[in-house]
Amino acid sequence: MQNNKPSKTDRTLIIIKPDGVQRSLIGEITKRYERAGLKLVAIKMLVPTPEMVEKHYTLDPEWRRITGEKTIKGYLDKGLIPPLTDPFEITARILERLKKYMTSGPVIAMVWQGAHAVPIVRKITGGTEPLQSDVGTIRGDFVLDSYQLSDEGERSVRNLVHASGSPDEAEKEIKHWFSDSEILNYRLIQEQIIYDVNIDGIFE
Ligand code: IDP
Ligand code: MG
Repeated sequence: MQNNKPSKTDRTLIIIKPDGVQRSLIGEITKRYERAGLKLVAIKMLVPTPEMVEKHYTLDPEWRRITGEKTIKGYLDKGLIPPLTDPFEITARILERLKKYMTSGPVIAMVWQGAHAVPIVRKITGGTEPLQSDVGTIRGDFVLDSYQLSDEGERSVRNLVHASGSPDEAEKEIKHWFSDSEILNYRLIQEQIIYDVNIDGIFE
């Protein structure tokens, strides 16, 4: 388990979902994490299996409850009636649709490393429902989907990216998608400017 102290070795998992690849946004999405100062330490392209997707979303035993409750709240906050009232029933349906969505084409899986990697990446990525995601975030800038629209189409919300929700989730997800040997240990020159106490040595 990662401890609570921020460290430049904090890590998070990003998956550019099939819609992100199909919309030619790989570069745009990657750029946003890269320019924040995070370091890319693993990357690969693959077509996930339904089993990999189900395992990924159920690594956190609380995910079913939290996601169901979040979806219900999303409807209620807009004065709409949720399609189901039981969070677990909602999530069972979401999971079936997610398996279809996430296996529909190639995805890019990446591990990004740096201080506060998990919350920084969530901030850059934006909230789950694009209709509500802040402007300036990936989900806020490049998609116009909503829970209502996706429910009508009996599909998942298309929001371009997966980003780990907590350091614990990140640790489990990284293990699920990458072997230790696929994650690289190296130094970026810019880390000196980002992390060192003194930034001397700039002038010759
Ligand atoms: P997150 O991706 O922002 O962490 P989660 O609640 O973990 O959001 O949900 C995982 C994914 O499931 C979302 O990114 C989205 O694609 C899909 N999803 C979540 N809630 C709904 C819903 O109510 N309807 C359709 N799809 C949903
Ligand atoms: Mg999540």
